[in-house]
Amino acid sequence: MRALVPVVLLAAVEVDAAAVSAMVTDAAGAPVPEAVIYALPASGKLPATAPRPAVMDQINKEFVPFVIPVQLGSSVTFPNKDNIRHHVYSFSPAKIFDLKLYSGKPSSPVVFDKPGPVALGCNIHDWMVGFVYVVESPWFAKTAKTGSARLDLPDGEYDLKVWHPWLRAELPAQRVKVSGTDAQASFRVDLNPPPKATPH
Ligand SMILES: [Cu+2]
Repeated sequence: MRALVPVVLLAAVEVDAAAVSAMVTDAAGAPVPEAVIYALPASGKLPATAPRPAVMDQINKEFVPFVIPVQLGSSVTFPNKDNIRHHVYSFSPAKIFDLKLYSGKPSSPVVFDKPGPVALGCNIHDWMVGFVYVVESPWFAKTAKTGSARLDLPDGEYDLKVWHPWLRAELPAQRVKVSGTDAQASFRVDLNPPPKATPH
């Protein structure tokens, strides 16, 4: 009996993990790219993970990519890859900022210190639109053209949530249990895209 104790202890400290594959489709069943999928631990206990810096470019007078998910506290740089100047701003409650007319790389990154969606615009090119989505968890991913995203999660129970800039209404979280084997989730979202402004 005594010989078993170390084995039990070893098993207790081993961290198992598995992947959750999430699929996002619209009301017509078509895959939805650029949707953010994130997992919040059901226990409410978030790990002490340092947020990683992120980049959103401006290329051919568009934000690239259209959406970036970041962890709360992340710093994001907004390099201008065009040979004209841009003026990036946000009036969103989660982050109000203003990067006055600039070329190249702005002198300092923007730190996103509140969770939620941040809509980006450019003062010069009013059709330019992009989004930073700030999540409290380090576990997030964005759907590809296929509408799917993959999250690697330590074993445990999570509330899986979806976000997209054109979501008509917030969707309820889906509870998933991760315990060594991969799990699946799917979201059907109702999108309400605004009319696309024409570049000029
Ligand atoms: Cu611009």
